Amino acid sequence: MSAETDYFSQFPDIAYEGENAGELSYRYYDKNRVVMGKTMEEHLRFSVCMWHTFCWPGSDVFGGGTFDRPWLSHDVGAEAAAMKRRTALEFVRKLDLPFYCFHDVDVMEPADNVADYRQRFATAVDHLEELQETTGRRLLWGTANLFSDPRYAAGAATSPDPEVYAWAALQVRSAMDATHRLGGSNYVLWGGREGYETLLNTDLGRELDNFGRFLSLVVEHKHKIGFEGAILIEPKPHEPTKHQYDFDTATVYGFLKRYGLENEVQVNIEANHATLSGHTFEHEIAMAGALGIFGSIDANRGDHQNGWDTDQFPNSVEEMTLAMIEIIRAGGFKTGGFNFDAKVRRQSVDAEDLLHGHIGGVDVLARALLNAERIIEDGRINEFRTSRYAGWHGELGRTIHESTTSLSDIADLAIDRDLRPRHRSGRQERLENLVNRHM
Ligand code: XUL
Ligand code: CO
Repeated sequence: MSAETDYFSQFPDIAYEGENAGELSYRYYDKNRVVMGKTMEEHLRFSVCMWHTFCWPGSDVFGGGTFDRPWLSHDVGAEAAAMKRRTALEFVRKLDLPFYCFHDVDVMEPADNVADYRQRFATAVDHLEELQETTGRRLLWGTANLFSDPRYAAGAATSPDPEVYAWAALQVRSAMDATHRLGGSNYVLWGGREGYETLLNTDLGRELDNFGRFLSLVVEHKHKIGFEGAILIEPKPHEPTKHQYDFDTATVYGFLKRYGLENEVQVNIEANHATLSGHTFEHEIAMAGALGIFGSIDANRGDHQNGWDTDQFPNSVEEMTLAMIEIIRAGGFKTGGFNFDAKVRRQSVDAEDLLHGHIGGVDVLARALLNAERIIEDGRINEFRTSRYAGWHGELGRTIHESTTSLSDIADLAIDRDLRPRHRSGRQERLENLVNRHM
C-alpha cells in the first residue's frame, strides 16, 4: 500500500538553492529570509489545492481525462480516496509549503445519500488529521462543493428548492466543523451556481434574501462552534452561471452591508476572477483593502486572449509585483495566504509537471515580494501618493470633513475664495518607470 504514496518519490525534496538553483528547486523562495520584518514563509503563506492538483483528471469540455494518476484511474472507492489524501499531503511536504485547501468532496469517495456522505467525510477528516500530524502541514481553508452535484444545477443557497438548500446546509456544516477540527485558518464560500441563467425563471430578490439568510446562518454557526478563522466569500462574475451574485469585491461588500455582515465576512480574491470581472487583480485587492474586507488570495491567472477561467499558475513577475504592492498596502495576510487554485495544462501529464507548476508559481510570487520590498523601500512612489493628497491635511480638506459643514458651506467657500484649482501632473509615466527599475 505504501508504494502508492510514492507517486513523487523519484523527485527530491524541493528546497531553496538561490542563484544556481536547478529546475526542481527554488531560486527566489527562501522561506526563512526576512523581508520587511517577516519571513517569506509568513508573508506568502502558500497553499496547494486538492481539487485541481489531485482530483481533476485533465478533462475539458471537449474531451475526457488525460492524466494517469493511480488514485484516479479506475477505483474511486475508499482506498483510492485514502491514496489521494496521502499523496496530496506528501506532495505539500515535498514542496516544503505550509498549507493545503480542500472541498469536502475532494477528500472522500463519492456519496449520493446523507448517511454515506456523513460517514465517508468523517473517515476522510480523521485521516487528514493524522496526515497533518505526520507531515507537519496545515489547512489554509476548507470549503464545501455546492456546484458539481446535479442537485445544485439551479443553485445551492439560491436554489428555488428548499430541499436543495437543506443539503447545502448539511455540507457546509460538515465542512465548517471539519475545518474547525483540523485547525483551518479560514472557511471559504464560492457560489459558482449562486446566480442565474435567465431572469425569465428567476426571482432575483428572493434568491438574494435566501443567500443572505444562508450567510447569516454560516456566521452564527462559526460563533457557535468557536471557530476563530475568517469566513471568506470568493467573488466571480460568471462561469458556470451567466451571472453570479458575488460578481466582484464591491458587489460582495454591498451584499454584506445589506445583510449586516460586513464585519463578519471578508473576501478570497482570485486573480483570474478579477480579470473576468473586467478589473485588474490589484484593483480587487485595493478595493478589499479600502473596504476592510481583504482576506486571502487564489493565485491563478487567466490568459490575456481567452475570456474564461483558465486557472493557470502565476508566471508574470510584473503583474504579481503590482498585486504584491497592494497586498502590503492592505496590511498583508492575517489569516489568509496564497492558495494555488491552479492547474497544469491538460497536456502536462506527468508527476514532474505538477512540481514545475508549483515551483514556478512560488518563485514568481517570491520574486514579486522582493520587488515590492525594493519599491516600497525606495519610497518615491508612496511619497508621491502622499503628497498628491496633501491638501486633505490642510484647512480646506479638514473643513470639508467636519460634521457641521454643509454642501452649501463648501460651495460658498469656493465662491468667497474665488477658487481656481490648477492642473497637477499625475506623473504616471515616471511612476511606471520607477516600478520597472525594480523588476
Ligand atoms: C472556481 C474556484 C473554486 C473556489 C473554491 O472558479 O475558484 O475552485 O476557489 O470552491
Ligand atoms: Co478559487
